[in-house]
Amino acid sequence: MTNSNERKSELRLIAISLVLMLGFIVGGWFGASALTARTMRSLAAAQDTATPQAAADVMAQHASVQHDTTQAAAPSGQAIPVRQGGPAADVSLVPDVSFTLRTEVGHAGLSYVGVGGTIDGQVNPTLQVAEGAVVQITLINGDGALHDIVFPEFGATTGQFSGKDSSNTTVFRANQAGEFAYFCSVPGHRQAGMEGKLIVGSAAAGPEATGADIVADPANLPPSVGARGPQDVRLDLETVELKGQLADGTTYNYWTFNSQVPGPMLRVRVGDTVEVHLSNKADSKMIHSVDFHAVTGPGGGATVTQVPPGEERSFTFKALSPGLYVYHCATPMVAAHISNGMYGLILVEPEGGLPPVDREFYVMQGELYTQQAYGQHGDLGFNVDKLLAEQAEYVTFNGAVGALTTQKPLHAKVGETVRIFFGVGGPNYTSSFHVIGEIFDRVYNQASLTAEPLTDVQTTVVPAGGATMVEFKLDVPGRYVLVDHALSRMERGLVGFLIVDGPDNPEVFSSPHEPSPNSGH
Ligand SMILES: [Cu+2]
Repeated sequence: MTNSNERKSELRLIAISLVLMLGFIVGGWFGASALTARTMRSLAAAQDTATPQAAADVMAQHASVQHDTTQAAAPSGQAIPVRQGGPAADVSLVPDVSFTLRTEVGHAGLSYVGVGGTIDGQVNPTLQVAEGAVVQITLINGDGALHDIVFPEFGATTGQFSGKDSSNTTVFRANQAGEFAYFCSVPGHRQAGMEGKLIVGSAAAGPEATGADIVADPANLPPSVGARGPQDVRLDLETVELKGQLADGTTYNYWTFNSQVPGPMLRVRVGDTVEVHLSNKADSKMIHSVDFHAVTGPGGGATVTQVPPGEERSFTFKALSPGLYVYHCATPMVAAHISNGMYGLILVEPEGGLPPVDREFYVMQGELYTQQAYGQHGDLGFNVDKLLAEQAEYVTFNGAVGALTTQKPLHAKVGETVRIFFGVGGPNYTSSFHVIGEIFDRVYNQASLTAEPLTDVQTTVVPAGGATMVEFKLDVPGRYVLVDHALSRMERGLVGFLIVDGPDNPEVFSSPHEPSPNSGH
């Protein structure tokens, strides 16, 4: 902070102290308390009516008063509570866009510095968001002094806090287009340089990162094998590295089988002799391979399929045991290859095939360990430290945020029976697989198709590198939600929808209340 700014802020403090002390002498304790209450009320009122200047004025005043009571020890001895950075009204479960800023004291004064994503390293970065977006701002205190970040027009603030490396978050909906200032409301800090611009609007979106659609369609499965006898079967897989769409405005360099995550679902019969051909696309940078958990033999095939770019390897195996099995790349660092998208399922049907159902779906869970924090826009990189610490930034169904919600949700009708082939590519997390609003009629525990299935199960455990087969009948229309019931992962992208259309079934479910909006009705 410059000297002149310090002097300015000191003068401001003294002036406000005098006003407060005078108020206390004249009005006593109750007078001072009323001033506090008035400040808080007017702050709330200004935010409710969303008058930008009023909100800014009151917030600045509020911040000044807060600073005064702690620094100059107002007679009441009571600090006015800082409005903490909880979510403003009208926000969704998951933010549309996230930014992280760190406070910094430098030669040029005070500033915010962007952390990660498109704003990484920028001083007082201009934050660009679409109109209507739910914006999450995380402020890291980089220097230990008292700071905050406020977006007065949107009633958003982290609240003032100190302590090096502590952080606080605020969330708001960017519900008006235009250019707005963000700044630190601690007296003098804005003038010392802690100020930047928020641009809201479609014109402000800037170049968004775009990549290929890598999401495997959950309804795209091979037909059932049925009652046929054992055969010779050839399976071809191609490993492809490509920039794919991870989330809106966010891309990632996926490694895949057949340019999709998960890789294609494969379907054979017990007793089949399976000839696997694995080719590695010529423009790949890495060697890739495949390890089928359905294979009895060295490395599940990985020992003979370490394929350099532009080449092909093959092997043949006999499908000895029915079941639903994971396959994955097994080239070092194996965890990195799997995380980057190299996993899929192969079903070995039992003799006579599986019982018929109306619909089958293919869903796999996986983790991404990106350099940048969850929610950042731009092209994200891989972070090996996070992988080794098993601290994923993204956890997804079928490879991307929104893969099975906005992009390719599961669809079915009331009265139908559905079967979900569910696997965990991982590489690390065990899934507590659950469908909100449904009960699994049958769970083929650990994907064993020779043991009797469990019946009437709420949540089933699926280990990394494991799978399950679940079946249930749909009795009531609505939007059912696929989750890992370790629900923190929902905040990192792990959610899918099963949309069930059809007539209401009041005998099974009814209510005098309207369903909440966006619940699928
Ligand atoms: Cu690989």
